[in-house]
Amino acid sequence: MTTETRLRIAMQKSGRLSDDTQALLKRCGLTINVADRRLLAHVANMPIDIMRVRSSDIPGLVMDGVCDLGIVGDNTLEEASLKRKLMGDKFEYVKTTPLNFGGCRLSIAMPEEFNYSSVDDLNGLRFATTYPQLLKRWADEKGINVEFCLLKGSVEVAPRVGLADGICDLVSTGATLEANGLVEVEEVFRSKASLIQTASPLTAEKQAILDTLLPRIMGVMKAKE
Ligand code: PRT
Repeated sequence: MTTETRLRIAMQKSGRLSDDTQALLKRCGLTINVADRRLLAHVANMPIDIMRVRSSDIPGLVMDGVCDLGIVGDNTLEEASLKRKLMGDKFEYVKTTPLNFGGCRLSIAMPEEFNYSSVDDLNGLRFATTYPQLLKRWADEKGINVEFCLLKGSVEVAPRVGLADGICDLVSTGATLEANGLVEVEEVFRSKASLIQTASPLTAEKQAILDTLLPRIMGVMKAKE
């Protein structure tokens, strides 16, 4: 069977979403060789290929139609969509279904000694973040101006080394903020993992595979509730 008739799904290769994604696909009955180091793995018992990549590459792969489906955090998805829209690239996708893992929030956090009382206290400040577009959209909605410096990791250290006044980063338990002397003051965006689909119509063969897969995904999600 050619790749034109096999449904291609992008998932995170390794990281916080990879185990849950792999478990979901397995519970849907897909036989994937987890020891397989290839980036494009064939599912043995269904006409599906799994492309294992970095999370940050998944939105673009789906928006450009290289992959038919992707499993990615809404934070990554929305940031990519805003950025691509700004750059004049394809930014459309279909959110097929939210998934019940990967929950977190994108929040603004300030050093403990910062005297915070309202959003206006953040006006004119500089934030370290991996999500400048989401931060900017939120600041515009709140009617404040913010500056940012782009960091892809170790964002929490930025205020202590004088790189920024505060941070805008993902939080789940809050333990990392606490360990770095930071306090969450505003929630910018709430996120979960989602199954997304390319905006271009699927071929009849691919649509038929999706029509088999989707009820299984919904069933697994319902069973986990
Ligand atoms: O694959 P790639 O490297 O491109 O993506 P990535 O850097 O986003 O990978 P990864 O594995 O860190 O995160 C994948 C996705 O998991 C994120 O895009 C979110 O959708 C989701 N997720 C859920 C989280 C968290 N919870 C989370 N807590 N991603 C990151 N964190 C980090 C956060 O940045 C901070 O450093 O965990 C720390 C805070 O955790 P707590 O529990 O101490 O609050």
